[in-house]
Amino acid sequence: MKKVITYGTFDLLHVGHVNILRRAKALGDYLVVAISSDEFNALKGKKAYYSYEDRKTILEAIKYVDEVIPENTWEQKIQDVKEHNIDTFVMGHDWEGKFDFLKDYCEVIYLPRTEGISTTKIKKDLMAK
Ligand code: C2G
Repeated sequence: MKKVITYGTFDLLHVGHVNILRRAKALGDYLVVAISSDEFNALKGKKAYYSYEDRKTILEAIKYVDEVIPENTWEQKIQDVKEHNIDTFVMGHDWEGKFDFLKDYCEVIYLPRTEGISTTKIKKDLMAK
């Protein structure tokens, strides 16, 4: 069984998130999604609209997602790859190169982002209404 992992906040779930989840799942048989805890988001300088629990519940309802785990630190990725026997790590190409250290442990793939959509854009557009 080929296992894939990806990481993110996945707040205000939108088609850009669904596109990368579908494409990540297509690279294997089982997709693990590590979603940023509220505390880790603070480290990333992000404040999610939905709590970790709600973002987890929403992701678990996505048919491409097989398992959701918490992302609490930048440093947990190697351990995650080992513990979950991950074959492939996937991220949007806005992270191109940032996780190449994982190449010693698994395949690293950066996929093109979906243009024209982001959680930040949604919030901005709604504010302008
Ligand atoms: N994404 C995308 N297209 C968009 C928006 C997001 O492909 N229009 C992808 C991002 O590239 C990322 C994933 O969707 O791979 C999740 O995006 P975010 O929730 O914004 O996650 P991010 O803040 O990039 O956190 O340790 C890694 C971090 O947790 C990644």
